[in-house]
Amino acid sequence: MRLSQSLIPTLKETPAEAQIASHRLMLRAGLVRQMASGIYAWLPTGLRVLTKIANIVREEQNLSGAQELLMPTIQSADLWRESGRYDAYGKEMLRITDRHDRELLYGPTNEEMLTVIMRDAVKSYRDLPQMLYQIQWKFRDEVRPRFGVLRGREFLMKDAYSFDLDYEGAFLSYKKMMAAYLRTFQRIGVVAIPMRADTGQIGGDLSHEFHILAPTGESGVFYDAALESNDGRGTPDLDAFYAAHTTKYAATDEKHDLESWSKVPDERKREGRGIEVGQIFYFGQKYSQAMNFSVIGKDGSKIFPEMGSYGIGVSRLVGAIVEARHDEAGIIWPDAIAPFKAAILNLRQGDSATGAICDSLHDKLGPDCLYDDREERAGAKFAEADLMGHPWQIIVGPRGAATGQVELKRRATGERAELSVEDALAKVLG
Ligand code: 5CA
Repeated sequence: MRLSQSLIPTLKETPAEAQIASHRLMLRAGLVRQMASGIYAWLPTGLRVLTKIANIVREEQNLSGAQELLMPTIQSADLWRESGRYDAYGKEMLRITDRHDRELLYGPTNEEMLTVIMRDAVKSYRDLPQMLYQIQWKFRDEVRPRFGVLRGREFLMKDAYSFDLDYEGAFLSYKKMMAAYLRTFQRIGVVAIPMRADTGQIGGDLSHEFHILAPTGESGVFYDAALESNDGRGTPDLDAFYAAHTTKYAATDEKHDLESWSKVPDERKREGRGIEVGQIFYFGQKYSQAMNFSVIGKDGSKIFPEMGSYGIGVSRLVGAIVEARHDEAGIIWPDAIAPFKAAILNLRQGDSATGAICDSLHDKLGPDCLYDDREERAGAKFAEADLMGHPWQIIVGPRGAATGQVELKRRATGERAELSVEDALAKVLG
């Protein structure tokens, strides 16, 4: 893609409204713009990141056996009266009245809706277990939307829901989802530690939050340092994998327990702050009973399915990754979700040999690279590429062009090397 023809409104100045690095950098790099308090437009570069994250989340959900569906953002109030949550949810719910005076709401989550879909479709024990998910916008009228997309009012969530016949089945679903989450974060290129957590509005008695460590995180976290090197790729033995990630101490401040904490060796005790990028819940028959969703068991008995729900803050993840991966100059995207794998910087616009090399690189790298073909000073191009955080920069100037050499810079380490065009391409594509 040619930068001269792209909508990438970068800012040189630091926006005054942004208090933390990720919010500043997302505005400065032209990823998002605020349209109303806590409501953002995703500009083309921001959307590329959001889509790449959503696709990794989707692939890992599919691999775990979950089926994708898409439910509406607008829900009927009656649905929530059935579960008893319509009044309980309070002011965080955006309530809407249509032209016929029917009460609607913009969904903050979808337990009720999917329970009703399942109640209509599923009648027998033979139809269970099932796990379904969607990637859809949610709205929560937060009192204090802040930190850009980290705490928005409208935000993109992956929400999955499991339906099982008994506790063992439900716990298996919970473990599978935890494994899928750890694989997802590993592939995205961030460390997110599962921590015992409170269940809040969703309810239930087993829950883990997944936290990316960052000094600006909203939650206080306490954990065993052994968890920092957790490998999310998983093993064939799900129980061993689950145990490896959940038996060492890790808790948010709400669940912090001094007695268990005292058993962690002092040199492994870590206290810090985290950004919650996902949460999983097991809540048993809370919704199936309240909403009268049962199936006929093998012996003819009535079974209320055991349920769980599993969220990932897809739009929050973008901010959390920037918060965890940036320096003075800008963003440092992990390769897997960078908006562009590489930027080509043409240092002498109008020079034919330089232009020819840039054009051929641009052709070979395809739409996943950004070609800075503007009439701009070299310094401005370097600064902008660092700000936008492309994993690779291929710097093409007239001196190198004469001998077919380019400079390749790795954003994360600052390493630079003079290479032939072919070798630079091989590194970027490798
Ligand atoms: N129904 C359950 C699981 S599907 C649920 O709603 N869980 S949740 O409340 O924990 O939300 C899931 C994830 O959405 C959170 O872990 C967080 O990453 C993200 N999230 C929640 N509120 C916001 C918000 N105001 N802005 C951005 N992301 C949010």
